[in-house]
Amino acid sequence: ELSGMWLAGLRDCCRCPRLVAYRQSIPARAPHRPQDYHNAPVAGFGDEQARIWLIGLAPGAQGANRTGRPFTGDGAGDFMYPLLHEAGLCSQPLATAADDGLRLHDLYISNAVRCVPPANRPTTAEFQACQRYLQQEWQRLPCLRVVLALGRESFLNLLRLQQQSHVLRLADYPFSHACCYRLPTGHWLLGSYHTSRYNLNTGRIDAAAFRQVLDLARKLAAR
Ligand code: DU
Ligand code: SF4
Repeated sequence: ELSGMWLAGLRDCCRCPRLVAYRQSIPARAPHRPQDYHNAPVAGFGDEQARIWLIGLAPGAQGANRTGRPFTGDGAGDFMYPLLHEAGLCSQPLATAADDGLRLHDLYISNAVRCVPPANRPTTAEFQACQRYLQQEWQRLPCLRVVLALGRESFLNLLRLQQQSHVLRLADYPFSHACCYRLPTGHWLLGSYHTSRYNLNTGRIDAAAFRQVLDLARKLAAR
């Protein structure tokens, strides 16, 4: 049985034809045992009483798309989970497989787009199609205080989702690392550079910079 919060319609979702086709093209070149290979929409997971919600961009081909759990099994997760553990937000520093026993504390994790995109770049239409699942999660996290979006695209997507129910101007919410805003709903919205391999290699984000936003998220959640 797959771990995660299974939302209505997610398991068999095929609203994005480009992503479904891409997925079908991957297994041939993925060097993994077929029975271990997720290769499907990836559900969010974590503490359903969480005050903090971390939203990434989309599953990585060697990470979540392979293991079936966000940020599990690739470089972004190898960077992130030890820092989440240091911050007291998860039970162990290593995230290797969906059944590795890792649990999140006061934290829930999902991605803006739930199917692996070519070159890690979802289209605007794909962000939009997948907003329905963010919406469902929002309704199923009753203790939510802080939304932490990784990367400008995930951050903007969250604002656009808010625009469906509230009047807000994107220009009032410029993105930068560790940016912090109060949303019309009363929730805090934080932005962070994404913990992608590219950003890590180029030094755009490092452990101290990510810990900074985690500490800010924890402080705002407790406020
Ligand atoms: O059925 P379950 O996924 O083991 O979750 C039971 C319980 O634990 C539920 O209230 C969510 C919470 N939880 C958690 O705190 N952290 C996790 O990573 C997964 C589940
Ligand atoms: Fe469905 Fe989201 Fe996957 Fe598109 S990305 S097919 S909306 S689960």
